[in-house]
Amino acid sequence: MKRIVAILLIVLCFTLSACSALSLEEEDILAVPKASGDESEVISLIASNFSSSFELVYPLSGANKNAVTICDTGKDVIEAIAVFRTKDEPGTAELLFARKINDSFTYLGSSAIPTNVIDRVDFADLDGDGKREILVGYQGASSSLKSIAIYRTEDEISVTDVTACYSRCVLGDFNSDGADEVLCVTTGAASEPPFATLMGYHPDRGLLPIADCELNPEAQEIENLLFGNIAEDIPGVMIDERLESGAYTTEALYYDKGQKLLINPLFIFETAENAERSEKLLSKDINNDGILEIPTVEKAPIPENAVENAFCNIVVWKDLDFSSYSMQEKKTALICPDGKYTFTLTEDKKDCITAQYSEEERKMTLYSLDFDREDTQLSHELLYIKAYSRDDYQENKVIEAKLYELSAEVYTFLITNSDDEYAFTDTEVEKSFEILQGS
Ligand SMILES: [Ca+2]
Ligand SMILES: [Ca+2]
Ligand SMILES: [Ca+2]
Repeated sequence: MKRIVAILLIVLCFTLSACSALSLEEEDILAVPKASGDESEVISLIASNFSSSFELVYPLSGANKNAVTICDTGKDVIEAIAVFRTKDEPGTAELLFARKINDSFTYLGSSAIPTNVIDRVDFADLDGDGKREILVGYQGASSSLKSIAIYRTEDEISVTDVTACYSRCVLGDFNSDGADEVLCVTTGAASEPPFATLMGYHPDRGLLPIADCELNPEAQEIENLLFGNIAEDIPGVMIDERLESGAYTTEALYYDKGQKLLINPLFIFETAENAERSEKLLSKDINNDGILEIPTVEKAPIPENAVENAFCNIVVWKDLDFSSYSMQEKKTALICPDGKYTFTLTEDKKDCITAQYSEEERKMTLYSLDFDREDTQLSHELLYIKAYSRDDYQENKVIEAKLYELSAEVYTFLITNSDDEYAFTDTEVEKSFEILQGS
């Protein structure tokens, strides 16, 4: 289905009356950041083709958070899309398309979407012809689900619109044919479990479903969707979810070309281990080997008769091994109970160390363990990590070494024993400490 933008604009004119009552949400109109040369050139096209009174609109989800996106489309053509709102049409997101010709950006055309929220803007080759199309995800007025508009920028700008199709979505080449598919996940329908639909793009027919499957019925919210290899040579997606109970878990999905099905391998693994955890940890490629890992959480070793809740948990990052249908450990780390950081434990140390946490002092203390006795006991205190507010750090005579600085706080450490078999060096501490992004 191909429609030229002019026709779309006429259609939108009829729907705008319903949308004009919507109030402008301040949080999705941010201040204009300092623009690069290319960006400011595209922004100046807005002023010359529309109005000088506009505000840029930033996508809320996806990897691209820019109001002006500049992309090499794959065929030696550089194109740009700018998303903005004019004061006259507060319930409308305007899209401006431009192409770089002879080193400067030329206005190609525009489109308008009746929405207050732009969810995502992606350049992706959806039909596999080597040139990237532009996908815009947006919140429609009449559904809790978001809609997708796909723009082709050839001789004329054409658009395919798919209404109310996702809560969260991710793009990726799920069937290794060179074209990106869109995996749409819907959540929140009271009577139905969360649902995943893999959709492929056809230039004349738009987005069409390829395969679908139900997700964990207890999943209430999708925290993150991450496309990548879920095992060696198996492209797929890790879906991190918040459950009704408040805990988090992960599901993995891949497309089986032979069976033409979306498969959830954690359901078929004979030794499917439970990825459920109380900590909000998201799947990622923790060891940079190109394969995504799932975080699982275990209790750190606890001495006999110790108070359990004073000890930290351990996050074990695991990936899916299809040869053994099990999950394999890739990295182990202590996790601070406030969820702010992890501390990696290398293979030689991971089973011989535990950590206590004092919430009052914001202090994690690491101990080696003594296994020689009948009952496991703490052997030596090795080091501690302590968080200070920036004011406290500046006002007090801090004896610890600085480890990491954030705008509001400073992380420090002190090695208290360097003779123990499992003692750490300064360099090891610095390498092991990792702030959890997004927490
Ligand atoms: Ca294409
Ligand atoms: Ca594909
Ligand atoms: Ca990995």
